[in-house]
Amino acid sequence: MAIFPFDIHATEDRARSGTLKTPRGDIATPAFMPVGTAATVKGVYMDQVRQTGADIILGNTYHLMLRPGSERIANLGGLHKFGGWSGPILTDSGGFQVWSLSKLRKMSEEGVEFRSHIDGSKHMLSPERSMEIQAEHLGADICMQFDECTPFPATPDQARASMELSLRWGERSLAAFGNRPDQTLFAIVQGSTYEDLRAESAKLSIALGGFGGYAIGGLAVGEGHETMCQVLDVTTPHLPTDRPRYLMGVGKPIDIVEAVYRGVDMFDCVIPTRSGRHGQVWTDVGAYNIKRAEFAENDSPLDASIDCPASRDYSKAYLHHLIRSKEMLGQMILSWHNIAYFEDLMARIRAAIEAGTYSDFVAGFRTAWDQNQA
Ligand code: PRF
Repeated sequence: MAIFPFDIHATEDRARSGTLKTPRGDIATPAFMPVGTAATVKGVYMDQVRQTGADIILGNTYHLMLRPGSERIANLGGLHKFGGWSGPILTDSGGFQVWSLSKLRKMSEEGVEFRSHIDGSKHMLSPERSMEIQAEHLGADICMQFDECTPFPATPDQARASMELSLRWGERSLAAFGNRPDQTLFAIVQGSTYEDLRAESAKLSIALGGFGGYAIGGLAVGEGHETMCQVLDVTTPHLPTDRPRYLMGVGKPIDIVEAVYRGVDMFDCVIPTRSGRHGQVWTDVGAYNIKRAEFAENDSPLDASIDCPASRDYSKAYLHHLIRSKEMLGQMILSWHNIAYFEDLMARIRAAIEAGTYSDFVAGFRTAWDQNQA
């Protein structure tokens, strides 16, 4: 299978800035991937997503296999053509969404049987079926191994059993993925909050050979920011320095800043679009709700420093009015701004690493963030 070239341009302590080169385009890292679950980044046109500086978006096996069906997408020319995004796409393997969304799951060594959260119909996912959907039907550029996201908290025995199952599923994912010159497969390291299990998961995933990158799964599942940072502290040192590292489903700006500091290169999260639909506006010190009365007559834009129409060209008073009136344009503009904010944050992170000032950036960011949470 393909191992995409990954050029590291600069490092500062454990933080890295680089370029992951895919046949559909380069990805500047550290990268934030907007989530396009149902072949749409909710409420935002693909052209707008692209203009925010996003190089890659994420798609979901679970949602697309249920609706409209992955075979249908294959018949229509694949996910890129179907959704109108010509850049790279990473797809998640489905397991995590089965645990969080579906009913009546039946887990076995083979995989997982579940009922659709949409119509109750019965489906099955296994490493082999997930690879068929991601690589063959959807045509994702970066596919994820099939894994089990260990629930939190887990005892050491539960975490070990789950981690070992993910390893066996990783091996089957590699075999089923086969030899694909233009697509790559990432491993997912599990092991809950246990240092020895994280180390073992990393070591044995690397030993399987052939993965184009390494994800860290099983975090942002209720353990909290401090514990997440501690787990990253003891996990990234076990991952190859010359391959991208992806922290799945993370996170808030502070989580991203701290994870980059600990050597992570890629992120995805629904936060910008989901919270935008609820009136939340993201900034370097957290999110605030535009519905608050204080914005009713505020004529300033959301953030004039961001080169995006959503951030620059509409007043807070106007967006306050749209969200209060439940106008869909309000949700769209806030989702667009929030993606632009996250992409702008990543650009500032990359620039700081390249300038050798990232530790100062992190210290300043942390202080301002903490002050605002009080
Ligand atoms: N595994 C997969 N997808 C995920 C996760 C995981 O552990 C997480 C954990 N936060 C988010 N998305 N396959």
